[in-house]
Amino acid sequence: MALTDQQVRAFHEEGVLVAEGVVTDADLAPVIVEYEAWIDRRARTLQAEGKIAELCEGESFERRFACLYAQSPEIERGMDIMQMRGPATFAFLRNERLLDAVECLIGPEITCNPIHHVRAKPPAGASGEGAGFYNVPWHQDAGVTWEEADASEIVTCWIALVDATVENGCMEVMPGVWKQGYREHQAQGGTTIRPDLLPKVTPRPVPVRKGGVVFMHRHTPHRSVPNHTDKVRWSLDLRYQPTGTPTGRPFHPEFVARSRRDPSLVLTDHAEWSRRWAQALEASHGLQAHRVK
Ligand SMILES: O=C(O)CCC(=O)C(=O)O
Ligand SMILES: [Fe+2]
Repeated sequence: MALTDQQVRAFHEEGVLVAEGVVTDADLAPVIVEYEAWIDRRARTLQAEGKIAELCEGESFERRFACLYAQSPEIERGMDIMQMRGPATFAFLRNERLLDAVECLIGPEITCNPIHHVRAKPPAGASGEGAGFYNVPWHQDAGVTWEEADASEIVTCWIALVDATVENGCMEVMPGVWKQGYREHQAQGGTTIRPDLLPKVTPRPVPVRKGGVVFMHRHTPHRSVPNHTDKVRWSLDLRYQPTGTPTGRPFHPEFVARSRRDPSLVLTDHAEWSRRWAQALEASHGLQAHRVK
């Protein structure tokens, strides 16, 4: 979905843009089916190991992971894009509607940055209110790359797989602050902006419906709040940048997702993408991915 001029201006002014209806339910359906199938297999493994009693088979996409997580947090082990490497997710990384919007922000030569995650935020009753992968503390995404990417125009695309609300733990952002650039981060309590450097700006919650996207500048401070519902807040966070600029994760595989100049550069081979990830994860084991300042 192409963004309007007004949306593009808002993004460049505020460093954040909430755009509803960027991708369709049909675009997301194969991705959701992929996660459902993975969770089903994982649940059966845990059941065979005696770690869970109930498979929660009749539950919806929004409920099943919560039902399983309450029995064993091990349900989530291995559930991320680079570990699962599913074909539907790989295809979604080149989703035309999403890339049409991204193109409006960074131009038509688009590389998929290797920092991308699926997040299934369980109810806080089971996963806690503390900072971590689910309740991410205040940070800029530039804080989770190496310095080599400081000048790269990396745009974060936070995609709601279910409606994200204040109640179920959507994100909060600080609009306009990106203009002041990078702030030092610290590693204590999860990678987070040094408390003495945290801007004194009233945070804006950014709820967004399924299929909507929160676009963020790499210097926009954001965090995510605990999930106070009994359902799961599912989302994808993907990042794109102009081809040829450093990704900040040189040890993980980037790929060309769109090129108007030379479409043959686009990686469409799922097996190749998966192979590159498998090799990179093996070779980069134990490496410090976030900068420590
Ligand atoms: O999904 C979340 O809760 C936090 C995501 C985040 O920090 C990001 O997408 O960069
Ligand atoms: Fe982030």
